[in-house]
Amino acid sequence: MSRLEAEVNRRRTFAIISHPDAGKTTLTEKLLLYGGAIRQAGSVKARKAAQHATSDWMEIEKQRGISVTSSAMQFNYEGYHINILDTPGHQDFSEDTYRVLVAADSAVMLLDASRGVEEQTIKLFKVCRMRGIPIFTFVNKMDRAGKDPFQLMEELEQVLGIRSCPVNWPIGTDGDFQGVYHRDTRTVELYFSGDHGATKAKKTEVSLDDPAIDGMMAGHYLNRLREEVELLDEAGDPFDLAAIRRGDLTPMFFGSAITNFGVEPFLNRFLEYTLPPTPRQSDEGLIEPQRPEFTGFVFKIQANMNPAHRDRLAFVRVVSGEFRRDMNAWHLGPGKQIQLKAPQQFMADERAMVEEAYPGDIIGLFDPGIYRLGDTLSENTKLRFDKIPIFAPEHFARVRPLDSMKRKQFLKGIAQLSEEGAIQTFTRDELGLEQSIIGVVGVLQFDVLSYRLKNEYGAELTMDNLPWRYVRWVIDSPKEIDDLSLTSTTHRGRDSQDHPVLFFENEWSIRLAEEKNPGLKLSDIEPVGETED
Ligand SMILES: Nc1nc2c(ncn2[C@@H]2O[C@H](COP(=O)(O)OP(=O)(O)OP(=O)(O)O)[C@@H](O)[C@H]2O)c(=O)[nH]1
Ligand SMILES: [Mg+2]
Repeated sequence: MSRLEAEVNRRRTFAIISHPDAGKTTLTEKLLLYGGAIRQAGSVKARKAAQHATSDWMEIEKQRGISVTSSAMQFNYEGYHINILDTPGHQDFSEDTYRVLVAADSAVMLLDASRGVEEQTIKLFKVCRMRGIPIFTFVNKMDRAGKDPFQLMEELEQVLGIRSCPVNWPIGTDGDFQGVYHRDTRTVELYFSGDHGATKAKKTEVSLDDPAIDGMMAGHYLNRLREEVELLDEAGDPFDLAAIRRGDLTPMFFGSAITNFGVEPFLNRFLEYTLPPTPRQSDEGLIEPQRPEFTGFVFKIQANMNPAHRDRLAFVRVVSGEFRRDMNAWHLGPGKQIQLKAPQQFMADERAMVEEAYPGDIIGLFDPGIYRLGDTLSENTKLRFDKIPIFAPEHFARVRPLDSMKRKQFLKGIAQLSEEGAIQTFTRDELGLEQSIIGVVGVLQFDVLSYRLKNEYGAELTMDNLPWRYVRWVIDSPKEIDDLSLTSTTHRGRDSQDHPVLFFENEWSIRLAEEKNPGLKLSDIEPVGETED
């Protein structure tokens, strides 16, 4: 086996997805704990505590206890090199989550045991299904009273349309979670709590067939376990690794991220069952990870992660070959040769410079402002990976700096957040330079905008909400845009690339514009710029 193949085989890259609050950030942190990347886990929502979850690094996330942006982290565990992507659950930030899923090879879907399959989980599940990636189900918060595990299996099938196969089974589901039973080895793993999950959970293991088990578990739990296991073996779907890897069957795990119960067995089985890095589609066909030439794509841009440095990073998923620090590569978009400088990886709270990286790895490149979402990097071939989807904004506001002396900072901040994909900017002729029209997919993004502009750029905003709900790009027009016949509530403008757009308050006005102006072609997707070579 070549070095490249060996490195590919030991890599695992996955995203954690779910409805808000199911415990994604908590589980991420516990996986880091088991991977030895952190020594003690802090509590996610203990606001007054000095410790915060490692992946909620943004100040606003610590204050509110929700994730507003995804974060990528790496750790090593039992010979594996793992890239984990913690995503925000709130629908207002789902564009970020969708982009991150493009960089992942599998998804861990969290369910809150007491809530089951929730609305946002359904949407994210559909995106994973479309990509055909394996989906692992972790039923979290088993330390509290929750739904019956059989009912949760039923919900997966009824609501999501996927069959499930429990890999382990919980013991004590009524707020008295004691451990899990492993169906493959017929062993019971029982835990002892101590420090509320700050360090690894202590446990004992015993075979279900070992007579000593009678002294270790309450009789009624043992009886119930035996009955349920028998039922599962008879009536449940058999374990089928090929179906799991195709995304047709979801293996199911039970645990509690907060107490660490069930986290380690989940990690072990997950790493074994999930896929090593998978190929990606490009205009030159499928690019396999074993291809010796380095290729990758930018899926996330983020500034000011470190208040001490105020720098900007472009996150790249390595698709093939070996990446080396300071190597030269083709950069498409702009179609230029560039040097890939100061590559970094994230291990919990620390960043480390990397000398090399392999397929599946997520690296942050120093970005002086040259990278855009979806850009391709490749060592020799001028290929281009599939575009990363951009959502049409649904909420709009006119913003300007509260203090006109802060105009420069304001413009800088707006440009930055727009390049991160956190907001989209538009202009209208009658607006002065110090004003901007901002479009977002979810209204909470406005809060993040004000917060970050104030805290990272020192510019406070005033914001007037606009009644528009739709933006459409003008792809083709029978006459000058100014001469189009439009309703009085329809407005003209341009996007950040100077493409003409129309803003509408309702779908009815969109239809009317198309009817009254034969030959007018509108699109809800931003047109893609051509590559200059
Ligand atoms: N009882 C219990 N609470 C948990 C468990 N896991 C997480 N929580 C709590 O659930 C809340 C939400 O946890 P997070 O990890 O922030 O959830 P999230 O899925 O990352 O949320 P978003 O990123 O905002 O979507 C926090 O108060 C956690 O302490 C668990 O296993 N048991
Ligand atoms: Mg979170």
